[in-house]
Amino acid sequence: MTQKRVISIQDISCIGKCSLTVALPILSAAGIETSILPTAILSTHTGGFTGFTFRDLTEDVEPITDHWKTLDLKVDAIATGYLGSEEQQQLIAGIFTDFRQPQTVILVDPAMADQGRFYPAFDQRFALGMRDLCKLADIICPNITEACFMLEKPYPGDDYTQQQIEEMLKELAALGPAQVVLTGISFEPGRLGAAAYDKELDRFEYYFTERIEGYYHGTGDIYSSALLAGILNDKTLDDAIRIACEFTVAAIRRTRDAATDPKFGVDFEHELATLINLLK
Ligand code: PXL
Repeated sequence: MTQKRVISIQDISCIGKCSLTVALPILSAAGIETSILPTAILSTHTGGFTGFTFRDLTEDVEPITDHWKTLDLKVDAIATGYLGSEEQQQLIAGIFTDFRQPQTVILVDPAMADQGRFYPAFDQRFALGMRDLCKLADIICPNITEACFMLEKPYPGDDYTQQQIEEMLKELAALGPAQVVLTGISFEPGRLGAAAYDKELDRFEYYFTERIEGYYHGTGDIYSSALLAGILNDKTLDDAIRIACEFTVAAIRRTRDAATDPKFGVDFEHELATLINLLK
């Protein structure tokens, strides 16, 4: 069996587990070789810390990928997350063209906003750039905030119906991706999960687990990495959303029980064995 390779394109936040510091261990645990293209280096992520440093790596993208073009790389997936600049959105569209092969799965997590607000440094223009990138993807996994910003809809907070979620899923799929996963969905108190739409099958899928109160940083990135781990391990979309939900909530539960400061990220490391079992 030849090992699969992902190119993971997102930032390195040195402290505060998210983006590459979660994608690498999760994909590695799933048996996937993970090549990286760091979009920026920050001393911490931007959620809940003040005084963080930020080095934009936009100018390194082309020299790195120009070199890669000489390497005859087999690429099974390209996964993007938090980007350092608007210009990177265009550069990444080029990377999709240059490195896509018949088997390549392109996953775009438009990591830019949550709870009705953009992360610092992002705005509506950036959201439209993300929408353009989503058009080129096979699978996308926005949260409700990101979905609303890309579709230029008002953020509904917790006030939405299953029908509205299904309309949103279909609108996102109409942009291009064959599969859309909306995270952070809740239709009843105490339950939280994901809603998905498979365009080819014209089928909606849902998966919910216990809702743990509080805001746990980096969990969207953990979710998208675990989702990709499932897809690349040949799971169906409904299995992949279940595996990603169970793994993410297990890490959150552990962190709540330990009562550590959630801005430093969740203890997903102690749940990697759980992920491996879920993938079997
Ligand atoms: O988890 C998303 C994320 C990734 N990278 C950086 C962030 C955030 C969310 O705030 O600030 C740098």
